[in-house]
Amino acid sequence: MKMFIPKGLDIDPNGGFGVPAHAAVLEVVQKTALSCLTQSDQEYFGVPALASLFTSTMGAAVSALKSKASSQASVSVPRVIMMGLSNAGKTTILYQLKLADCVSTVPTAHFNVEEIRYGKTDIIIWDISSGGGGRPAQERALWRHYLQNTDGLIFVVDSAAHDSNVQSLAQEELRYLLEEREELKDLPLLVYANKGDVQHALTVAEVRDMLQLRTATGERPWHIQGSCGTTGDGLGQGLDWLILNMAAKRRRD
Ligand SMILES: Nc1nc2c(ncn2[C@@H]2O[C@H](COP(=O)(O)OP(=O)(O)OP(=O)(O)O)[C@@H](O)[C@H]2O)c(=O)[nH]1
Ligand SMILES: [Mg+2]
Repeated sequence: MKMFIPKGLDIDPNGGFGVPAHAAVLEVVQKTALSCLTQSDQEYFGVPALASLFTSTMGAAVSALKSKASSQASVSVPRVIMMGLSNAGKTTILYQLKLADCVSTVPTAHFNVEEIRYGKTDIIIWDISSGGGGRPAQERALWRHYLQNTDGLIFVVDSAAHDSNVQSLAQEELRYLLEEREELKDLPLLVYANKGDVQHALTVAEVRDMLQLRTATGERPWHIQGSCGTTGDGLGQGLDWLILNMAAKRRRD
């Protein structure tokens, strides 16, 4: 097992994607982006964190442009948001997909973002911490910085958490994302019923019913997949479904 030190909020001059960008250009982008934000946004995240966010966002943009330039079809890299309660296994899943290895994690402060290659498909995955769920409205409002221009949503559930309070928070968090966030409207939803390896974990059907997926999802395509972040079991099957459904949505739009 490798020790993993999350990028956290340190400024990454490569924008988190190994894409060299000129320091002066990054500085101008960061300053311009920061000047567009309200005082309360800047106070909540802190200026260095926001600068990092814009650097990462710029990395994503540069990466998308690079991919576009090299692709005959001029298709941008799909962008996926991964959310769920703290300790569900999101960061473990992100780095299992990126490195095909199990890394040691610490609770994520704000987000991790990685571009992964799955088969022949590149995907940018944002792993966003929603804490223990039920975050105050003011804090949730700031998620708009992450949720725009998204192609798909992954929601990760800790199937081994039998605590009814945790379960109802997970249910409430998913409902909030599906019903209240305009940015995520109609996006395909993949639920990972994670930690299926733990003895007495809920079955996939039990997680599906606990989240009331049949009714909560409305018209959007959805799929629930049993998974184990530490071994990678089930992650690929889930992504296969998501990639197909994101492509179908792009064709429709
Ligand atoms: N047994 C088991 N443990 C897992 C699995 N996935 C993740 N874990 C463990 O669960 C713990 C939390 O995992 P993280 O990936 O940090 O969880 P997270 O959702 O990113 O949590 P936050 O960053 O706080 O939002 C770690 O100790 C992981 O090793 C799994 O499928 N099975
Ligand atoms: Mg995390």
